[in-house]
Amino acid sequence: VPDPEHRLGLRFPDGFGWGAATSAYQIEGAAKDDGRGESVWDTFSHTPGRTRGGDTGDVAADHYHRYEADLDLMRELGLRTYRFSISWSRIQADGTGAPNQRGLDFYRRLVDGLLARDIAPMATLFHWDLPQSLQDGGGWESRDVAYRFADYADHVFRALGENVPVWLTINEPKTVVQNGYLHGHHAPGHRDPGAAYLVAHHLQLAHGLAVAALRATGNSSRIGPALNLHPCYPAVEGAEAAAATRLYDGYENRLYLDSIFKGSYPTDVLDDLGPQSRMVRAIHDGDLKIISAPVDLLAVQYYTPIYVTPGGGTEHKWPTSEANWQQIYPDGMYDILTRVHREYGDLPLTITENGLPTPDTLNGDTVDDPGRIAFLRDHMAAAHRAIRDGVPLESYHVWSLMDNFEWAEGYDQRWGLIYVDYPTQRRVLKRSAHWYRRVIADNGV
Ligand code: PNW
Repeated sequence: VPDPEHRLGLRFPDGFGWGAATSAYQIEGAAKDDGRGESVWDTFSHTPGRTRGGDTGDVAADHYHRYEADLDLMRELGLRTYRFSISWSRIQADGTGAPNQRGLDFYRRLVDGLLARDIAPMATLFHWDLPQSLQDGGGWESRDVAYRFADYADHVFRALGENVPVWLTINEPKTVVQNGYLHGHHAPGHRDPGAAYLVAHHLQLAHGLAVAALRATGNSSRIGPALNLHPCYPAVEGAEAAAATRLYDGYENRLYLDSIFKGSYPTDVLDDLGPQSRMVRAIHDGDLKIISAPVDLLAVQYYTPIYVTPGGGTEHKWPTSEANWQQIYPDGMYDILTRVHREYGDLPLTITENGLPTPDTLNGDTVDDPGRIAFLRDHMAAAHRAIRDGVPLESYHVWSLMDNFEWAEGYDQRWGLIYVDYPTQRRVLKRSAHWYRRVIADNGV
């Protein structure tokens, strides 16, 4: 096994944004503090059998109370940018109406703390924690929720203003569609293909309405979508696998990219869904115009490739991580970055998530995670190659800053650069964190 800390001698462009990412429900805890309302993830995680070991985000990494110390750790790492998400139900407990000042104040303190440490805040408006009251009214199956989202976004834009230079609208709409409504592994836990693509349309609509809401405030911050993209490859040679791969790519990537960047849904996907599908019937005149409102950047989250069989199934070709859906394939990062640059226009790109779960254990004061170091190094090298080939990649965020509530997997999967000892809430920088600090200081791997 080659030395994971081996340096490759690759320098990144000056000012490259080295960062790390988290999301609200996964780290904050404080589920009942300061007037926070319940979200679909409170409901889901408290439903027996939904998460591993019945884990919930009630306490998580207790970041809501420990954010000052966490900011100091970010500073210690030398982060240039930090991506976090805002909990909608802290701002509007039931998803509508006047904003909750105490909720806004938490994010204002967090943003101020980042700026004081010279770390650029990047805020995601929605990372899956829909207020439960809105779910009770139909959730993302209801068109009205897209308008409620824009209203929530407007409150947040006005409160945090230009102190947040980059806004991301919706984290991984595809994961809500697939995990929330197709397989049901995530909240709200439905298995209903008809609903799933209706939800996709309303998530896209919500994205576009939020972009318009930002522009309407006159705020000069930048905004864009955060899409998890999967490069799709045929598992075998031949026309059948190629055709199946093309359609698979439509559902994984083009459904979201084309609607935002081309103002149209891919016709192969629409044909496959059929004119009588709930989604196709829900597309109003003018919706694609809203969805394709110009954005300032595209945030890409890359974890794994997909290999498609002639019958439209999938198979694995590369070693799998502790997450059974993840194959380790750094070249996929290069492929997806160069592809979106080639096909969707010359706009700035950022990697907002890339990472690996490893079986980390605390050994005194150290956590040895060579697998994470090798993974990050190889993916950074792929990103470097994309930059060299002309891709305007401006930043890269490791998922995740710290161990956290990994949704249905609970606390079992550790994705952090920083180890969290949950019983004591002690934080320990893993070896990968020390390694990353050097990457940042050297501006390269
Ligand atoms: C992302 N896939 O989800 C989420 O944005 C994070 O909240 C999450 O903790 C992280 O990845 C790790 O899972 C994904 O099937 C869910 O390829 C599924 C996939 C990728 C990312």
